[in-house]
Formats: sequence, structure tokens, C-alpha cells
Amino acid sequence: MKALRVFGVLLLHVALVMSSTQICQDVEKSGCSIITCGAPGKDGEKGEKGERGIIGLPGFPGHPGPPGDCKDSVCEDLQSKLKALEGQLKAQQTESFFFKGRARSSDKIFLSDGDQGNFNEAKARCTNAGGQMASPRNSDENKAILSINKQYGFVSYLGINELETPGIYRDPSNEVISYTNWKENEPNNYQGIQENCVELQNTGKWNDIVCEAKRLIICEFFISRG
Ligand code: MMA
Ligand code: CA
Repeated sequence: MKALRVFGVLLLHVALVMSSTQICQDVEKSGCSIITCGAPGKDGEKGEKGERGIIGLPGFPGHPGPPGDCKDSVCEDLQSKLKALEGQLKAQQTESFFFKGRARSSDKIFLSDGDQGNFNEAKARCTNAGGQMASPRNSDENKAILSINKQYGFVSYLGINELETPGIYRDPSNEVISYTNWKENEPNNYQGIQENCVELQNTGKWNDIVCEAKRLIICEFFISRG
């Protein structure tokens, strides 16, 4: 009876060893190595070449190029300063292109690129641009135009004039004006000379001047409100 039990245990042991050997063989076949079954074998053969990798990061900047035509350090210093100034000028020009010479008052926008000209030049410039010379109809518009004078530091032309009828001031659409902001003792046709055009001085006051005088050109454009 005892001998039979010993035999049974022995048989079970053999069965277990056999089945664990089978598991190891299966595991090795599937390439898995969670269960270690004896010492590892020799390395296999080299695999095939892999696919191309992703593009790498950009490299470091290169060395500075050869110096210019300078023969001494004074010249080199000037050259680098000039380069810096050129950069600053360009930035400033861009900035002023976008920020200088604009003003708004209700349904009008006033624009100037900073150029000056006589009355005829100013008139042509504004009409060619699809507008007309700045002509304030009230103190708010007068203020808006004045702000452009101050942005450029120049006295500007107004579109108001007495070219058609001396003594009667009209706007660019030939309407007789109702708002005025004359300086004291103006308009005066100074010393008997016909001053048929009008400037906006930097006090905000108006003075009649000869139409050949060169002043800052400011145009106005109507904004349609939708
Ligand atoms: C200038 C000119 C005139 C203006 C007088 C005022 C000397 O002439 O701007 O239009 O009336 O100054 O003194
Ligand atoms: Ca005058």
C-alpha cells in the first residue's frame, strides 16, 4: 500500500517535469522569455536593415562670414554701427507706415504720409487717392487733423479756400463752410496779397496763405457706416 503511494507520487513528479519541459519549448518557439529555462543559447544571426529614421534637429549656426572691405577697427566699428542703424531705420519706417498720420472723427478718417506740397499738389494727391483735402466741419474734426500735424511736426493744408469767390470760403465739394476756427486777425490777405488757401497752424487755429506755399498734405476719406 505504501509502495503504491510512493509510486504514485513518483509518477506525478515525472508528469510534471514532462509538462514543464513542454511549456518551455512552446515559450521558446513563440520568442517569449518570461520563464527562464536553463542557460541562454548563442546569439542569433544579424537581422535585416531597419527603416529610415525621422529627420534630426537642425545643426548649430555656422561661423561668421569673412569681414567686409574694412582695413581697420574704426571702419569695422562704423560698419557694424551702420548695420544696426539700418535695421532700426527699417523697423521705424515700418512702424511709422502703420501708426503715423492717421486720425479718426465720426464718419471721416484723415490720412497723411508726411509729404508736403502746394495746394494743387495736395488736391491732386488726395483726389487721386479717392479722397479730398482735409476740411473740418466741426471742432472734433479740427482736433483730429491737428493731431496729424503734431505727429509729423508740420503745419498742414486744409481743403477750404476762396479760389472761386474771393471772400467766401468753400470746402472741396464747393459748399460754403459754416464752421470756422480763424486765428485772431485772420483771414487777412496779408499786405494786400490774395491768400486764397488755408493752413491749420499747430495751435489749431486757421490762417489764410498763398496757394503756392508748401504745407503738410492731409486727406480725408468718408467711412460708410453699415
Ligand atoms: C505771415 C503769413 C500770413 C499771416 C501773417 C500773420 C508774414 O505773413 O502767414 O498769412 O497772415 O503771417 O502775421
Ligand atoms: Ca493770412
